Amino acid sequence: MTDTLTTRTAPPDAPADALSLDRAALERLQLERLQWSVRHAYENVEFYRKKFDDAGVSPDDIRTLADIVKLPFTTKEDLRQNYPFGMFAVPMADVRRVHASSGTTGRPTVVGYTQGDLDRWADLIARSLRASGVEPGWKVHNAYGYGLFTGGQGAHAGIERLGCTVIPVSGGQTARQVQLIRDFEPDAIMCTPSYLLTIADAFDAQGLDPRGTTLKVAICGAEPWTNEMRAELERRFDIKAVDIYGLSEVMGPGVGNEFVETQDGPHIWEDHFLPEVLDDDLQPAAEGAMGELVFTTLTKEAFPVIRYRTRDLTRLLPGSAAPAMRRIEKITGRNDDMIILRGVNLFPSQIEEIALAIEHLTPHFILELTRQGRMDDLVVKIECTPGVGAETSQAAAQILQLRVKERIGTSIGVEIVAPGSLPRSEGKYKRLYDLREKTA
Ligand code: DLL
Repeated sequence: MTDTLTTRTAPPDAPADALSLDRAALERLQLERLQWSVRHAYENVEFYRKKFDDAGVSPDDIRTLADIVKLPFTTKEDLRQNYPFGMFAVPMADVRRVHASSGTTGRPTVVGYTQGDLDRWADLIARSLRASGVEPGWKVHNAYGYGLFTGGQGAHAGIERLGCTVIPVSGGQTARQVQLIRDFEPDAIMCTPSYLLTIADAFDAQGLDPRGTTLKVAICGAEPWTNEMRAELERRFDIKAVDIYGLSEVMGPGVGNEFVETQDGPHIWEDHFLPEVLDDDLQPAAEGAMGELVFTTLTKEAFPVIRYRTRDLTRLLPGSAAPAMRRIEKITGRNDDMIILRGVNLFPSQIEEIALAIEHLTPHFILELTRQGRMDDLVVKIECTPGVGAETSQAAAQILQLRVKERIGTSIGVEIVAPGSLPRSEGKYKRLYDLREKTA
């Protein structure tokens, strides 16, 4: 369904049910599409043409999937340099929609979609929802933010595509979310894991039991979350919580999704995206080893990306529920939210994992990084469950401190704060506050 688009730009077709392909057939499709995508980027985006020419590589050099390593990388900085539309590969008249990242630092990055891209995106969200156990005819409460962020509208189109009823709530106004969940009786909810926690608390605050809702499954993503957080959300709502992965530069939500039967990390929809995991030297990591996730799009028309460095850290694993497609381990960190504390690497998710295993501590915490002289200090400000006495909460704080020292190998401070005193998530939750400039 490509409306005004010239056939020149359309990617090679695939069978309707790509999930049933065996690995060899999938790889043949990937190679055909990779060759198309690389040529499409080279011929239509000045940035890629120049970059390939400088590296002495041409689309003709891609004869096997392994040849991808010959191609140069693309970074977020490259996207910023070409702000706003410099990396679009089709005429603007063929772009049906744009989205943009929030761009907390510097310019936002802008991405675009043709009608064909929007169709494939809706199909992949529908596939992701099926993997999550959502069935046609269900009502889906969509609390991902609508607007320039890809979460809201991306999920919206896929919910409709699957044949579900979409309840387009967007993020925020938490009391209203509670009301709508009670009144409209949705079967599934889509939002960030931290926001689902905020909603659970809002139920509690109104004296309502979140286990009493009609919700059966939550499709959570857009930020790192641990299996401990998953267990907490599943317990609070009596639901299954499934991981949806994606990023705007590569498409948006639905680059990969977990299967509810296995809950063992998102399968990457490899008929549309070619994943690589690279080591510190940007060489292919050993099989199953941890590294940076890099993607090449295989079917994107308006905004193809070649070897885009995501900064997300994970491993590539064999497929399980969809055997031909590879999986990634649940992403619990990005290399830009890694804290180096007195020479020791630490991720906010490690604190989440440790804290949630300690009685009386809640997932409501923030991290403050300060500097005294030349020393960096990290303080975890964390809420205890309501009604816990000072002595018990101090004991819990000490356990947290001790376990962080034992498992991560560095000393941190822990400060117990009053229940409800920390900011609540309405989307992607900001955990780390770097106050070093202010305190040095
Ligand atoms: O967050 C797209 C999305 C929307 C995914 C809704 C899932 C659900 P960006 O705003 O470009 O796009 O942020 C992308 O968020 O590189 C990861 O660091 C992080 N991220 C996304 N999904 C997950 C996940 C959307 N399931 C960045 N687990 C990515 C961990 C995730 N991190």
